[in-house]
Amino acid sequence: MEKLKFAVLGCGFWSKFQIGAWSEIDGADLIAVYNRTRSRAEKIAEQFKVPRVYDSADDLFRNEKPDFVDIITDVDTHAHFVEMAVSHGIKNIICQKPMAPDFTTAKRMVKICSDAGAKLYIHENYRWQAPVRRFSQIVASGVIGKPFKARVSFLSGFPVFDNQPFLKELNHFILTDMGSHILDVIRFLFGECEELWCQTKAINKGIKGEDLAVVMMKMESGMPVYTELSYASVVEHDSFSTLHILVEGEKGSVYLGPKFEIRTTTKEGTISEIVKFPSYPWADPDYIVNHESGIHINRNILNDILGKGRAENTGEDNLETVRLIWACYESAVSGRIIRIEEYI
Ligand code: 89Y
Repeated sequence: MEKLKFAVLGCGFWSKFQIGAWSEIDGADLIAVYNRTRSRAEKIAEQFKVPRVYDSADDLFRNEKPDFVDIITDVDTHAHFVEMAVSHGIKNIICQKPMAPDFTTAKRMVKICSDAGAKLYIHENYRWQAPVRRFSQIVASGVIGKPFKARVSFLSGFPVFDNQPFLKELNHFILTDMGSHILDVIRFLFGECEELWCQTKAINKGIKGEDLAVVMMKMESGMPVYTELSYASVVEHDSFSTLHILVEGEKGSVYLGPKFEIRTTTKEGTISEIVKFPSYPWADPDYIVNHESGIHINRNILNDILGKGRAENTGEDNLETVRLIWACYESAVSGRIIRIEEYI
């Protein structure tokens, strides 16, 4: 089978995990990596045996003509590199979450790609985590009947700034960094949101943005969903780097809790299952559930590029998650309930 050629832009903290995930998939060959600081690109190239290294993305596009590009740079530069890829005629562009530093830029990125006939995909992986996938199967099986309420929690004290110090510098932190995952999982499980109310706070000292957000949503189905996100929590069961989710339905409830255990309760009693998934040498054990999910999202995107399937995480789809993030900030600042159809 002929493999597609791809390039990676950005060789920071996340690149080794995303490239690691690509290395588990047949059908795509990483031919070149770019990083502004060349030595970082060289390090990644050595680890993953990538033949060519660049410190100019323009040169990479000109020389390599990849079938697709995976952009894993800082969020502030996503739009710049997406535009650059489009200008070099690249027709398949993958961009790391969060798509952009603001909603207006995200809308522009989607439009630029669509006007150029290029496909934009967003690497938004939490909905691909094995426990989240299994949880969604159980809910869809009908065992708990029609869901009428949900609570989604990410409560953590993980020293996230040690690995990703730039997160401290973001004026908008937890809703862009983790909210993009959690709001996307909520859309995946429960559909679109009709209105929301949000409160934010900064608890950790020395950070620019918020590290706590509480969001109340009314979904289009009428279902209430409560979600809480925190990097200031000292709790018995730290959620890092997955989620805890409770859904109640007319016939029972399902809870995704600590250690990837899913407990399904009906009038007959409670059934427990531990979701299992493989480990990989390139993955960080603290993030394993997160890193493993990269394989599934990459495969889903590759199948779309090859015309063998449909990608879930298109730019257009992800724009709806980005809309929710910024509607949350608007609500937090104004104290108002935001109707999503009016937040354009
Ligand atoms: O950047 C974030 C992500 O995407 O997953 C966890 C993380 O590394 C820190 O919040």
